Amino acid sequence: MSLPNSENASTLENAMQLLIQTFHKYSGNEGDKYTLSRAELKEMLTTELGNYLGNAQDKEAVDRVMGDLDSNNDGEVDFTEFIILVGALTVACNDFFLEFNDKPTKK
Ligand SMILES: [Ca+2]
Ligand SMILES: [Ca+2]
Repeated sequence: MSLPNSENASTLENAMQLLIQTFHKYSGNEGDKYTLSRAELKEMLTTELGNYLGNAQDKEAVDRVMGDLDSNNDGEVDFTEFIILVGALTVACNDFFLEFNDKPTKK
C-alpha cells in the first residue's frame, strides 16, 4: 500500500490522512509514540473535539471517554480505538444532519 500524494488524493483520502496525522500529532508527545496516554487523549479531545465534546475539560469526562475507548484495557488509546471514537462521533453527526435536513420537508 502506498499513500497517494496530497495533490491528487480525493477528499476522502485526504480525510483519512488527516485522521492519521492528527492522531500521531498527539500520540508522540509522551510515552509510547503510537498510543495516546490519558494526558495526550485529554489534549486531543480539548483541542480537536472541543466543539463536539465541550465538557472534556472536566477530568471525569476524560476518564469516561478513556474507559469507553480503551477496549483492551491497557490504559492507552491506540489508533484503532481512536478511529472507533471518530467513527461513532461521525455517525452521531450524520444522524443529527439527517434529522435536521428532514424537518423542513416534512408536512
Ligand atoms: Ca503517547
Ligand atoms: Ca487500549
